[in-house]
Amino acid sequence: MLFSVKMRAAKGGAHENGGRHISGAERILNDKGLEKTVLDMLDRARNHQRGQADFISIKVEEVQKKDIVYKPLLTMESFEAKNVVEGHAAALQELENAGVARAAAQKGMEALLDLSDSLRGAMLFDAASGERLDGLGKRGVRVSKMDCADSGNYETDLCRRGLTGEHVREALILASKVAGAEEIVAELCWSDDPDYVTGYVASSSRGYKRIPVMKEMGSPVGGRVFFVKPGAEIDKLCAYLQNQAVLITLGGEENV
Ligand code: PML
Repeated sequence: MLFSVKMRAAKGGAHENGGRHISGAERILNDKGLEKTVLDMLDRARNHQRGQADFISIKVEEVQKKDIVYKPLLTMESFEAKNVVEGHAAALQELENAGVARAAAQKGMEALLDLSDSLRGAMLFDAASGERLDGLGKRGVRVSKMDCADSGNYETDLCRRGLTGEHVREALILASKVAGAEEIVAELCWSDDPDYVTGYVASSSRGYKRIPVMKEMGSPVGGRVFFVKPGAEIDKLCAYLQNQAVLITLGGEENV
């Protein structure tokens, strides 16, 4: 049996009552690892760099194998950037290479830079015009119900590349689900954890490009912008991002 486990944590009450977003996490796993995963998520929500949560929601739901869609893991490459200016320049260039209009890429980046605090979800922007499309204000669209189809080999492979820790593990899976939507052109992201300055641009056409410096150390503001094909059906895209269970495959395998 498989389960989706979702955690979201906030300070000052629940997100829907105005609480400040602290942390979120998503896994899909079989019942063997369930208890440990729930306890790890609780621990993470209670001991987070962004502050101590006073609202923590952990939801466990069965996922039927027949309802799962499989998508491939994006290839990964690391760019060089010595500071935020170089990081942002690399990100804008990569967005353009992936098919986002320069002005739209700039608008998406400015929207992230203008945030006074992090959103719980992502902002959707038209990849040609740079118009914001989701209408969800400070909430954004949360990407939910995803994991790697073979977590053991995935983590071993990341370790072999010197990549340990939850940020990259989770971000590459999330980006692979997002890039797997036919409506998406590319994604821009950097973390809202004050001590984590790495970000990325991801697209199905070019893969996941890590950019080592996307914000100043100590900043608690980060987030995600998804650039969407002009004319795409936004309701269909949101249903996929929020509700479709997706397992990311490393090369065709389907073992959880
Ligand atoms: C987040 O914290 O949600 C974003 C993490 C970005 C990770 C980038 C990377 O290390 O590859």
